Amino acid sequence: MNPDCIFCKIAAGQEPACVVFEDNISLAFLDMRPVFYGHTLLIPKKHFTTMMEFPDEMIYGFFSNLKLVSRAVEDAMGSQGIFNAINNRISQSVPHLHVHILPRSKGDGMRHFLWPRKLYESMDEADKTAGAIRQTLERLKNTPNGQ
Ligand code: DGP
Repeated sequence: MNPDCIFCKIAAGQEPACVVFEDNISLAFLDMRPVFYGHTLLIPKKHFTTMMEFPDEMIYGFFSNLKLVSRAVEDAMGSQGIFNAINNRISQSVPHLHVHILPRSKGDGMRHFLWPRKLYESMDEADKTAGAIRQTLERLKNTPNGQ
């Protein structure tokens, strides 16, 4: 537990939250500043700052819970869909890994995620960008723990 982390305190029961789900590895609770009612955050109870540090062996359980809570939020809120999002460092106001679970419906007015967009200047620019990512992936795949 990180004693300076608000989400660690919520996970430890030291700060209040509207908890909707809990198991041994994760906790889900209402975001206190929801984009829409039902906006929920799923966190690992253990402190990890970003998704990039999250251990592979926890992914299965954590993402199974993400599916379950996302389905529950969609059903309970009567929404047409769900938007899941993770801010890593940039736009991340709480440095404890958290997945946003937002109920979405057509015409709900949400615009600010994944926006603004632009086009690649050319196919060459797109190829160069994809090449850089592929090359880095090869390096990471050959490095223990992908570090
Ligand atoms: P992000 O911008 O991705 O770091 O989102 C963090 C979210 O966490 C933000 O929507 C507000 C929410 N939040 C921050 N502090 C607390 C808190 O103490 N309790 C609850 N329930 N939500 C919080």
